Amino acid sequence: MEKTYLMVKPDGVQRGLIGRIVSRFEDKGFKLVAAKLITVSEDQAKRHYAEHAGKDFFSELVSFITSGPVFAMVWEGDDVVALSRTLIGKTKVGEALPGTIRGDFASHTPLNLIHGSDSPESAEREIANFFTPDELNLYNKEIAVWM
Ligand code: RTP
Ligand code: MG
Repeated sequence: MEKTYLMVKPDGVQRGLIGRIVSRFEDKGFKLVAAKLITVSEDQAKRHYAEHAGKDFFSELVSFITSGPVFAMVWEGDDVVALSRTLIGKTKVGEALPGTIRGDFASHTPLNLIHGSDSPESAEREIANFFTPDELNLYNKEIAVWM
């Protein structure tokens, strides 16, 4: 089953949006595999944002994500990587549609509340950066199947 790494960023934690953000993914029917409130280290942040190394906003990105606790999560489901990005909405708040997390709650572009992996390969790398294998819970979540 496909997994993704989702993280409520420091702005989302500060604004008290953890519960409402988690609800979006529960409502969609995805399975929560792991979750914890953590403060990201500088090394972890640099690994997490390695694809942006060298860009002019890289140091701001690292400062922001290490500025306060984040709520780190692993979710599982069919096509969970792409569908989570749909639920999250576009990076720029001006382009994030109502009904998406960013569209409904974010009003300033760098402060876009939540991270979601952009591919299954990124998800694998990001999960390993924030969780040890024994932190991933194995359990059955019943889903209705009418086929
Ligand atoms: P994320 O990785 O955080 O889920 O966001 P994303 O895929 O929608 O966007 P991405 O291109 O990966 O960019 C990562 C984060 O960097 C900030 N950003 N700033 N100043 C800029 O031009 C700029 N571009 C991106 C955003 O906070 C974005 O979430
Ligand atoms: Mg990204």
